[in-house]
Amino acid sequence: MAPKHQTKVAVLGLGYIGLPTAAVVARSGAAVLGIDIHQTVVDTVNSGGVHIEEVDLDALVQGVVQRGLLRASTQIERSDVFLIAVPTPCDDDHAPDISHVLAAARSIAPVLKIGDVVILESTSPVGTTEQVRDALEVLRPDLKFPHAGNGAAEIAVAYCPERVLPGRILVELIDNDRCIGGITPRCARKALAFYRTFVRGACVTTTARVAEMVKLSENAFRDVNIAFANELSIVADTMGLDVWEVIKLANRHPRVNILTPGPGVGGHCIAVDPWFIVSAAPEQTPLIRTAREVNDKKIHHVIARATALIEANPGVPVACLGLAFKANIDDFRESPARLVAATLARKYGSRIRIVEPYAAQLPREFEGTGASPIDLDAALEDCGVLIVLVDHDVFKSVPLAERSRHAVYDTRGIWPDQPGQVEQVGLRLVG
Ligand code: SAJ
Repeated sequence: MAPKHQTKVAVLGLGYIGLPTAAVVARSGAAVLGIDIHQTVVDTVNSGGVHIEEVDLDALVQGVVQRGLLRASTQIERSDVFLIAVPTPCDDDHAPDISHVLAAARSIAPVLKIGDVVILESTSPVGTTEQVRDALEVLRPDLKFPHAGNGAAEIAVAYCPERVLPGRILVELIDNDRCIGGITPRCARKALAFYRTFVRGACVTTTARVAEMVKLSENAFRDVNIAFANELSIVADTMGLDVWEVIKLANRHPRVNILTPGPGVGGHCIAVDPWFIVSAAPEQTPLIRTAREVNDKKIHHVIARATALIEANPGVPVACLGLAFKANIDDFRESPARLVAATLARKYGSRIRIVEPYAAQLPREFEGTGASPIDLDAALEDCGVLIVLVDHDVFKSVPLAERSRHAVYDTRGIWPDQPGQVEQVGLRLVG
């Protein structure tokens, strides 16, 4: 019997999505080539290492590299499936920048052959997958590309958004349902066959444009819901109410599920993606835009409350707990905690100490402020003011006995038993 053809998969972009995806696809038996423009990333992966922190990723990458199933390069090679997972940032006016996606697509063009499947996973404005097709079509007029209504293209082009939650990426890559949008139904079916090789969740096919909008809707939905929680927390502050108690009791209603207030919304997804919808339909999106603004405004509210607490405790050292954009990860991109802590560091200098178990050193904006890193035990010992900015498990586990004599501002609600939080701070601080 002839040996089974081993599918060759090229993953373009070895970031938070691309590298775990490449490793999971490799584990399923495909020969995976990871492409990245950074030589250091390529070298790290080829040595079996990882440049990002994600639960269990190091062991998985080491295993598939050792077995020869995953290797990395800066140069594209002929493959059967091309998966694009590069960043799609926003510019200063909140307009999406798809230049990395189009550059990745153009890099594929020289090696494309009949039967290949090109899949875009990057969060993208509606219509981007068609632009990928158009970019390839210009460079490869010898190949037949899919257009609505022409079933018999030689290349399949599809969109399949990633949906994984940092911290649970390897689990969710396998277990989450996937929404696979083809430029034509045939494209969707080709992409579906690829995802079935490693996804256990249901794989549902649709059009590329619907799949693009599905992804944006998911993150805008979460942003709007977090904005509701953050707005409630600002209202509760002005009324002198404990927002955590209000939410806990409201959530006993069978159809109410209010999310958790925090210092604002961070990360590279939820704080960015809703703008892709707003920018495409500015007149029709007052709610989505306002949610973005409410979540951004929460950061300034937190800075004002923290400032009031610090001023009320003159000369007392202050510990900011956490810099990451959310709990238990080492990702500091678009992090409200980082912004709050850096603002306080610029204002109060050496009084500010930073506890961040996930950072080897403080980010650059802390240089010259006088603020210093400190471990949790020393912070509890030395700092009379504690400002909780991230709900890392290690912070949650600090018992009341170790923090009862401190003045605390807990932006994440991790210490519900902390006495006097509502009374401690100025209550008329809004925005
Ligand atoms: N946050 C709150 N309150 C909450 C929930 C979150 O303040 O109740 C904050 C977090 O602290 C963080 C930000 O929101 O700063 C975003 O965190 P997140 O856990 O909601 O989401 P991400 O950015 O880690 O991942 C999201 C997920 N999308 C949805 O849940 C709809 C994930 O499934 C996506 O794959 C990811 O965006 C992405 O890559 O788009």
